[in-house]
Amino acid sequence: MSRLILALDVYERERALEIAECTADYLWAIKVNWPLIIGSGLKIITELKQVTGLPIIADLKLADIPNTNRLIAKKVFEAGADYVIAHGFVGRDSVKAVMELGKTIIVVEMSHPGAKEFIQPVTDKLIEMANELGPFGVIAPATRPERVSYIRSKLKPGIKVITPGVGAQGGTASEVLKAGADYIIVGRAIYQSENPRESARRIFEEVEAWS
Ligand code: FNU
Repeated sequence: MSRLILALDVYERERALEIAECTADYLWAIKVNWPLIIGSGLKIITELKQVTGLPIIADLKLADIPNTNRLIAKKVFEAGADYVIAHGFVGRDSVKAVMELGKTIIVVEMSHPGAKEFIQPVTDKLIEMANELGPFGVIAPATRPERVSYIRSKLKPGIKVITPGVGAQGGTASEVLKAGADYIIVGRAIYQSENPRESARRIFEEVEAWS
């Protein structure tokens, strides 16, 4: 099974469906984020599932009070999302509200440079939370493989490590897989390339070489 997740951050429904269809052979799952949901509506989740048959991850990074997280997650799971990404820093009760409705991925450390402002103590707290709650997985930065190794070493086995930041943000698939990532997330390096299917195939092969 592939360990590649496509971050489908385009606005337009037709373009999203086209890229999803032509790359699906090389993917484990498709991740949808606010740009696509704002551009094409929540029903795009249902359509992507129908067209590709792949799991859908809704990357909403929910960060609200438990009731609001619950209201949002309910609709997103009903639309067909298989996983929802939630922020952990808002507290256990907010994360639990999402976990009660479906499979959840907790952000423990983000991939962009600004995330470094909060690294060590906050990440440690979020790892502790993940170990206590047992979500499907956590988000760790492919841009900092040494942090992926650290997070993997502190996490309970069985909790997946999912890493965005390969390609456009500078991370490489082989390094982050070597550091212990279970899945890699790639967006622009695939959907902005001249030939998305070929780009997905190349990354898939790099992932396979490490599996
Ligand atoms: P690409 N993403 C991220 N870093 O990049 N969900 C995080 O720490 C995180 C994420 C998402 O750079 C980002 O929003 F928690 O074009 C985008 O959808 O490859 C994707 O991962 C990366 O896209």
